Amino acid sequence: MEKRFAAFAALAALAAISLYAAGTAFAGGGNSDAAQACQKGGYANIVGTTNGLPDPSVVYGNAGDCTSYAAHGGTLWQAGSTSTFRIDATNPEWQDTGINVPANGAVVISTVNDGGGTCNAPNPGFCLPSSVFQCVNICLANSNWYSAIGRVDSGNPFAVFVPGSASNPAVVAAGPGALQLGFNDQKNASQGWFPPKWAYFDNAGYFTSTITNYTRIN
Ligand SMILES: [Ca+2]
Repeated sequence: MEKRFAAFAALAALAAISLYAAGTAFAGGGNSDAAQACQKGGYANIVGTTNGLPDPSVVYGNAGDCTSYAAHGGTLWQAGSTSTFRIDATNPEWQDTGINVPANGAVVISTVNDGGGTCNAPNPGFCLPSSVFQCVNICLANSNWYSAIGRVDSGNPFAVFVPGSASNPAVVAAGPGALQLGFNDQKNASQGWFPPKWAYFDNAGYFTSTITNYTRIN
């Protein structure tokens, strides 16, 4: 009797483990979700991860490669909507893009100066060599001077377009929070160089950011 009971108990334990495993598989957020998302052409709208954030340069040629990336521990991101936002270089405040980045999401921001955005309309060249400098405490944000910048909620600001830079690659920002963009120039009249020469009054034009939303799959 004792042996039979032990065997029954072992079977029951095995069944419980199987049920638990099945429950985990259906719970979402795992490799099964990743595999499903990669199927039926889905891989074409999915990218991989670099430094914990979506990387549009990590793409897949087929569903198998996409699934394999996740099976080996890679995190996949589903591309969502893409929109554009004009950053007004004459506006001394943060500008609300209307994009709310969720906790499991991120945005990839590519910015160009297609609107003559400048810190100094009479002398645009003035903005170039100085743009590599960080502005401390007298600008819209402690970030690159004379540059288009962004932040998520009140998080750390980051440059999205630096005029003096040789290239301006896309910038990735994680949620959660509201994405704001702006132009970094001196706005505190009581410190630093004497305004208004160095402030927003002589700015002009705009920058255009193309913003793509990504949602984490697994
Ligand atoms: Ca200015």
